[in-house]
Amino acid sequence: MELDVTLDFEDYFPSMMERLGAEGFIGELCNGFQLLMDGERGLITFESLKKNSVILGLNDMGDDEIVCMLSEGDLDGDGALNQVEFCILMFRLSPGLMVDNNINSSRQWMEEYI
Ligand SMILES: [Ca+2]
Repeated sequence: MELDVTLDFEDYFPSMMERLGAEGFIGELCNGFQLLMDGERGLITFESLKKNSVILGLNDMGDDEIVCMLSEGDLDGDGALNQVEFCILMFRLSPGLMVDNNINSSRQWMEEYI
């Protein structure tokens, strides 16, 4: 039995998108954001990601990867991820999704649903 629960972004998201539709899929991403965020700030921070990543089976994430993910996803430079930044990052991690891989066009696309 395969016990590796690490999400395979490339395979997992396109099939979810197909099953749930764009709106349902964004809803799922927002649920993921809620799980990972710092409840007081309403943002994903290094600390909240480190603490909550276990919930999503991302417990193998090292500090380096967390820092990398935050700096990759942080578009407004406040050092944390808000909901839109998180969803855009998830999209960019999934080249299989049928969305233009450009930050600005995925942001526009995303903002229609959030
Ligand atoms: Ca930010």
